[in-house]
Amino acid sequence: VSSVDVPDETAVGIIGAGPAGLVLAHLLKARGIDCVVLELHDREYVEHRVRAGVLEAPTVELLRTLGLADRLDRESLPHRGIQLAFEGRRHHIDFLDLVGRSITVYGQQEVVKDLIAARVDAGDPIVFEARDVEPVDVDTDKPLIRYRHDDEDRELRCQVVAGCDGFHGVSRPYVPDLTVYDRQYPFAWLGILAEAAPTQDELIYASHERGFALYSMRSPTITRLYLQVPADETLDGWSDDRIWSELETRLPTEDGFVLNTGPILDKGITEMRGFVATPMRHGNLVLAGDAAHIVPPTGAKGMNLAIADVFVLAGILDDVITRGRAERLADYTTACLRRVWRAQHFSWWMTSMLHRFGDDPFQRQLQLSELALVTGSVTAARNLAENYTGYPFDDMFGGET
Ligand code: RFL
Ligand code: PHB
Repeated sequence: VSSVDVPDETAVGIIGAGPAGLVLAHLLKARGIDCVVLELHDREYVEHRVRAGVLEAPTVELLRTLGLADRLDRESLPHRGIQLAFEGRRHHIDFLDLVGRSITVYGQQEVVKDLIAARVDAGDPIVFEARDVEPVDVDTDKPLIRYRHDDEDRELRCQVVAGCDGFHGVSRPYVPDLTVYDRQYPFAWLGILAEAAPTQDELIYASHERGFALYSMRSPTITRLYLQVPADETLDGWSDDRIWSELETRLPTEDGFVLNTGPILDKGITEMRGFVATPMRHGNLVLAGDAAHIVPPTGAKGMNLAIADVFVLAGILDDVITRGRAERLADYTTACLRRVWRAQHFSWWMTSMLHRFGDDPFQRQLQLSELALVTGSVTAARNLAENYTGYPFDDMFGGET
């Protein structure tokens, strides 16, 4: 969109075109509510940022309901379950058998591409390269967003500002008196995307003496792999050869699992951190997704949690904007936090069970006992399956609490 076409007034001003901001825009449109999305980077950049890959069952259902799953239904990879590898053996956790729902592997950037394309095709406003974005007067009933676009200072007046601008975005500091819960883990993940055909159709979470490794994929020709590395690691010491050799050490099991190798297309290091900032709202500013909370990637929850937030938010904004019930914004934080802490706990539990934390042999035996339980007891496996595949967005525990 050129800036002339961008309205200077809308119902909801959305900062950030990641999964949270884009899904929110589509949910609002489905409810007949106008919004404008302001994104710092250009379209090419946001469509090619390699990140998450696992969609929970409720996430896929929501995208289908919104009519945004055509390509996803054609190209995504449905997975029955995952595998846990330790002490040279692999164990299958069959989600479909255990809880009757499963997961879908489809790159976050593919979701983002589909959501942007649908919005652009419908002619709905999305401004890329929106610079110096700043929420203004959010504690009044006339908030606005100031930004620069095409070297021009612009203002977007709105009823509500939605900060969907990720962990390093501008919005969070505009909520005063935040309570922050923060846990930094003493390691990071080195992730690669490789042009190598996956040799099997499930993810492998491997707990190895040398550290954790994860085998994932994006398509029938692309593998996605991760290695636990020290927290302050840089890519400097990691040649392609060293990465493959470490993966070949940590992943293979005695049952003859082989890893295909190939050209590395992308390489990056991700910090491992659990973070929750609350409240998620101040006046007419709300935070959603990574802007409010992040989890370590071991439970594959981050993107799903971002989408669950905006599912709740869209319902509340419908009351606020369509029915004039401004007081409903007060319900937002509480409505999100139960799921946020469930995801935080699950991600911490998976991380603790699978990673190497120093040399403590007692700790290692506890991990192996937990892995034996989860792979040996149906009750324990079901707990993992239920958490991993995701709780329904509208009623987490099915009304049983
Ligand atoms: P995003 O995706 O960071 O989007 C925020 C958007 O806001 C823009 N922005 C701004 N726009 C305007 N003005 C500013 N000042 C702005 N500042 C930032 C950014 O450019 C961006 O476009 O946040 P959102 O939408 O909340 O989505 C969250 C997810 O991206 C994140 O939780 C997941 O990627 C986490 N995650 C995973 N989640 C899963 O559900 N399943 C997984 O398998 C999974 N694996 C992962 C992951 C994250 C990883 N990394 C790289 C952090 C694996 C990795 C390696
Ligand atoms: C991925 O495919 O990128 C992926 C899968 C599972 C995780 C984290 C990342 O837990």
